[in-house]
Amino acid sequence: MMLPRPPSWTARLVGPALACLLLTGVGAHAQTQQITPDPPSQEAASGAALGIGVDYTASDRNPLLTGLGLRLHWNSARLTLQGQSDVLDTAKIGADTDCQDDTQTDYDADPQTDCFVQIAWASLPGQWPGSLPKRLLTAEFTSALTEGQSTAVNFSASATAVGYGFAATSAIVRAESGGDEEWPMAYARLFSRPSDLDLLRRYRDEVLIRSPSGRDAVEALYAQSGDALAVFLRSPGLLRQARALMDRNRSAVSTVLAGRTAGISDQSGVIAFLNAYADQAPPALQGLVGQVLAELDRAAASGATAFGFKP
Ligand SMILES: [Ca+2]
Repeated sequence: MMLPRPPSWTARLVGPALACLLLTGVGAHAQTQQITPDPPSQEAASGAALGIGVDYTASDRNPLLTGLGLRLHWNSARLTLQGQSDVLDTAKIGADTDCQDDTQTDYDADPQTDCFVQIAWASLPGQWPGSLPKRLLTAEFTSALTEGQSTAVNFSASATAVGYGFAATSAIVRAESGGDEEWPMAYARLFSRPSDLDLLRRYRDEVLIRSPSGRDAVEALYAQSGDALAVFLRSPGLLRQARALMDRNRSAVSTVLAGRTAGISDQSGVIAFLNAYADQAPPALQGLVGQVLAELDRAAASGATAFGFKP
């Protein structure tokens, strides 16, 4: 499928210049050139377009370096690169547009990413990028993720400024939640009405992720979706408890969705359920439950709302 490619623009046109300007040094680096994706994680169902902003800074906040040779890696079975927009023009010497084969080179030490594109900036007088932090580009993809799948977009460096190492965090793209294939089985036991699932998804999208604490909780839960499900599947009693609480709070959720405040029905039952769930859960999920209980406590003490509800 992957045809042999001619040398990329870097090798043909600017390889020697890049090598002179940007020497990937040996040994330990005191400083690093750093890449952070924005957003760090996001959901995109199959066919959906998504953009990943690529933000740059240097550990010593020096805005006047000689440049950076950056590779952006992805899994071509799960994402299709549509292109790059808003690529920083300052000292730009080239940008690939097509997948370079990473299956043999594996520059990012992630066998799942079979493609990369290279984008490079080189400033002979050392004036790159001029100010910090700086958005280097936005990578535009289309998702081919099916339910329950996720994938990483990674970064590596083909060249860094002399004396600088490279550090980057990956961007995570998840299929729209729904999670593992086993979740639908749990849903059938969790909800007495099939419409409850849609109601809770609306609550997640329209209320929960609109507040920082709710967003953190959703992210943490999805990061541990498999573990969260395993707790339920091991404990039919927890499923029954959750089902009863959903029945009691269905109208309250609808009220919150309508933009009004609602109290939690059977709050002591909710707290007992959360504690029982935490007892059966691995530490990371216990931490999440602890954060939810603390948020309820804070709201009760201050008279504020927690996750849209008034404790
Ligand atoms: Ca790879």
